[in-house]
Amino acid sequence: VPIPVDVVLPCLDEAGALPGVIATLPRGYRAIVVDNGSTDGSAEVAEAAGATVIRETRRGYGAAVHAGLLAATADVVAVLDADGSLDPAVLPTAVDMLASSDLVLGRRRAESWRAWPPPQRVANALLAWRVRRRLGIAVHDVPPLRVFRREPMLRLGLTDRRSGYPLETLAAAARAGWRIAEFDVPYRPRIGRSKVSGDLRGAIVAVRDMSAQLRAAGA
Ligand SMILES: Nc1nc2c(ncn2[C@@H]2O[C@H](COP(=O)(O)OP(=O)(O)O)[C@@H](O)[C@H]2O)c(=O)[nH]1
Ligand SMILES: [Mg+2]
Repeated sequence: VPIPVDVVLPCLDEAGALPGVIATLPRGYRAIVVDNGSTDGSAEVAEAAGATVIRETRRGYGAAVHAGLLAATADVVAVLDADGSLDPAVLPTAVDMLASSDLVLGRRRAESWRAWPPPQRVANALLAWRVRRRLGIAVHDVPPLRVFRREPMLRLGLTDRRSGYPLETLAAAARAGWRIAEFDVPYRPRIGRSKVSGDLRGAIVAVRDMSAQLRAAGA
C-alpha cells in the first residue's frame, strides 16, 4: 500500500494545465491546489478534476505554498508547480528517497530550450552555484519540486511569502542539518503564461526576493 502524500500545487491562472497535472498524480497522492485570485477559473477547474482547493488571500508563491502546508494532513508533502512543466509521475521516486533524506529536490533537466530559456537557466545555475559555495550543500537547482515531511518543515518556520521561498527552504534546511538529496527530473515547456521567471515584473521581484534570502543566509 503506498503511503499517503499530499501534493501542494501553488496556482495562479493555471486552468489550462491543472486537469493534466491532477490526472497524472500517482495513486494515493492528493492534490491541494492553492489559488490566490486566479481569474481564469482555475479553482473551479481544480475542483472539477477532484483536487482539494484552498483559497489564500495573500498573493505570492511562498504564501500559497505555506497555506498548502497548513492545509495538508499527510506526513509526507510534495510541492510541485501547477503549470504542467513537471511530471507528477516522478514523485514516488522522491518519496522513496525520503528513507535516507529529509529534503528531496527535483533537479530540472530541460527537454528543450523552450522549456527553460537561456536567461532563466543561467540565472538559476548561478544561484545554485552560490548556494553550493556559501551554504555548503551539493545542489544544482533551486527547484520548484520539493518533497519532505510536513511537521519538520513547518518547524523550520519559513517567513518568505514570495519568490524567495524556495531558496529560504534550502538555507533553513541546511542550517537545521537536514540531509538534502537531489534527483534529475525532466523539465517541459509549461502550459500557459509564466508568472515568475518568464514575466518581467515577476522576474524583477524574484531577483529581489532571492537576493534578500542570499543576504539573510550570509551567502
Ligand atoms: N497561488 C499562487 N501561485 C503562484 C503565484 N505565483 C506563481 N504561482 C504558481 O507557482 C508556480 C510557478 O510559477 P511559474 O509562473 O511557473 O514560474 P516560472 O516557472 O518561474 O515561470 C505555478 O504553478 C504558478 O501558477 C502566486 O502569487 N500565487
Ligand atoms: Mg513554471
